Amino acid sequence: MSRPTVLMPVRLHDSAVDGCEERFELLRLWEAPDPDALLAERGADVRGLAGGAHRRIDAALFDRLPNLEIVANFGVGYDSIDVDAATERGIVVTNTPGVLDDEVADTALALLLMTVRELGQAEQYLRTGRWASEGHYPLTDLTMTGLKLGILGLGRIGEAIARRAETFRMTVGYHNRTLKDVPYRYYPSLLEMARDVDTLVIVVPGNAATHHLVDAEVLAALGPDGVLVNVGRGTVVDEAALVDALKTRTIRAAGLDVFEDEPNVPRELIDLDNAVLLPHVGSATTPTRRAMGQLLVDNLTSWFADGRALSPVNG
Ligand code: NAP
Ligand code: 8YV
Repeated sequence: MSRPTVLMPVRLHDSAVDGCEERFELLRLWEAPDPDALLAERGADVRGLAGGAHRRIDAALFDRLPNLEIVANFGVGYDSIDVDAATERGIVVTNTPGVLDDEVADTALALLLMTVRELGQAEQYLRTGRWASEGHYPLTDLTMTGLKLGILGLGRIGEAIARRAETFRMTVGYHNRTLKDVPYRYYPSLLEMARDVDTLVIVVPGNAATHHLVDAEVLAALGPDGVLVNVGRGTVVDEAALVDALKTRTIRAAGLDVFEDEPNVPRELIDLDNAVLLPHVGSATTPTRRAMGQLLVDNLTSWFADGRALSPVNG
């Protein structure tokens, strides 16, 4: 029996590439001298698509793949995929939930430590010789222990962040659209939570409903001692309003792993000394990326074996 044909538009982690090579006929679109010609010639053979790395997958691509059955995304966030267009065509979309929770939660806590304790600035102080010439780095006003933490998006990763926060003896609250059976305070209103907490950690998905959920009003509510951490999606924050809030010290600091227009980070943000900026490395370790690649391949394998996706997002 011939192996199912799977298209990979951009090169993903080796675990995804090698796993697909082993089990399927893999069309490596990123290596094709003429990707357009490859799609025209082989598009009708493609039954699976291995997507990710935030490359847009939409109706225009689906139109070129008339026999596509499944899109397996390398990542838990699937905002780069037009899921409605896929559903209309009966295409299953899968993601990689669960296997990256601890890694991303660690990144969120690291951003919190770096902002609250000014660790990046302190390191620069040493590296630029100021410790020797000027004496000790100034004390920070804030301390991690006992902070009041508000989590916007208490899902799989949000809960892993909450568990870590408990070990810092933080008080945890959250805002979701729905109340959960957890021992943390639920805020039906994001604004009310922002007013009440010291730090706001964002870990909601990026979509139309969450676009600019954190705006100038929420930032003002967080207040002059407030710290914002974003490991969800850049689109959740009004980035222009955030730059303004950091400049005017409407909030104290921000730690960001995600941005509105990646990989482009506004110069204004880069120039600010009260922003810690990471290049979307939340899940970026070899073991975690391997686990993500494995789940992507397992989704495709299971689908082609018995028509059952392991982690579908659209039914
Ligand atoms: P999840 O388990 O689905 O959790 C998402 C949470 O957000 C849910 O609790 C959900 O609760 C809440 N939520 C969704 N829409 C909302 C809205 N409009 N208003 C308020 N709350 C809302 O997802 P996860 O696995 O934790 O992943 C979360 C996101 O993290 C991903 O979608 C991705 O964007 C991001 N992420 C980033 C990295 C990174 O490298 N920085 C890595 C992995 C994931 P309700 O449904 O009750 O509202
Ligand atoms: C990765 C992520 O950056 O899973 C997600 O939603 O944002 C990260 O794990 C990405 O998916 C890998 O390209």
